[in-house]
Amino acid sequence: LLLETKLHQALKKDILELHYQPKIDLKTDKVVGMEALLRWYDPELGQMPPDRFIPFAEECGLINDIGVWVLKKACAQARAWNQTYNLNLRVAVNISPIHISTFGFVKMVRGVIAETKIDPHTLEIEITEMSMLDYTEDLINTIEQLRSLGITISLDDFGTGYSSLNYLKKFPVDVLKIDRAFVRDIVPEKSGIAMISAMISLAHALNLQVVAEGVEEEAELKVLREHGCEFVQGYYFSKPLSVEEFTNSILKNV
Ligand code: G
Ligand code: G
Ligand code: MN
Ligand code: NA
Repeated sequence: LLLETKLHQALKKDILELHYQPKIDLKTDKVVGMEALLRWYDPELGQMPPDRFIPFAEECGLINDIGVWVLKKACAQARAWNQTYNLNLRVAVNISPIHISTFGFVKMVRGVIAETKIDPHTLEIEITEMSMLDYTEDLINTIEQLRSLGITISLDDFGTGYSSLNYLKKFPVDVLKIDRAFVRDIVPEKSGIAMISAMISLAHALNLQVVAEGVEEEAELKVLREHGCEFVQGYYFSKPLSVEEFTNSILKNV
């Protein structure tokens, strides 16, 4: 209960923060977007990792409010950056499967788009394979409505979850994000390369673009390039950055 109170307070008092990790287009080697990632620092508890407090928020029912907050914050930031620097960066926001399945989700997103004046083509929503687990026609319908607004939908952590290829066929997503566990396996183990190559081929056969996550090494990047991966994120280029860091070290160089 203490944690719930603290998280609730952090949300209300705007203590939560978003960091942004640049996404690079391998055709041009330029930054074309960023993924918004939640950060929560509590003076008593210290830095709270999102892979701990997000599942907690999903259990205690705070996840929808957090999702709305993240969406508003990320859209406002992307719009401000694009205006100030005359760019067309796309911001990716992680949305919990619980939240996206909530009645009224699309209406809420439309509201945020109107309020922040973001071009919906510069917004991407990341859902995990978990979302597909208890998939329904309603969820497919939601995704289709979001896409018809111009929003890009990506499937996060691909390969780690419970999805069968059957789900992939049914879900109308635009982008596959290959989980960093597979990128980690690329070198020097040969089967790792075969796996990445097969995942990229599968995505392309389904007309999906590919983002590889967690790229840390030059050798990984080389293999991803050779196999036609479109976009990459990872420490090799940059860790997730605060607004100030992103502005100073990324935007002034694009
Ligand atoms: O930033 P980091 O790599 O520590 O994130 C750990 C996990 O937390 C990732 O799986 C990421 O998707 C998730 N996460 C980070 N920020 C958000 C967010 O704003 N909303 C949701 N639902 N998950 C997030
Ligand atoms: O699950 P999701 O892809 O949303 O989470 C992204 C997480 O991966 C964030 O917590 C981010 O900090 C982390 N991350 C980003 N790049 C790298 C990387 O190159 N290596 C590792 N180990 N983690 C990374
Ligand atoms: Mn993600
Ligand atoms: Na991921």
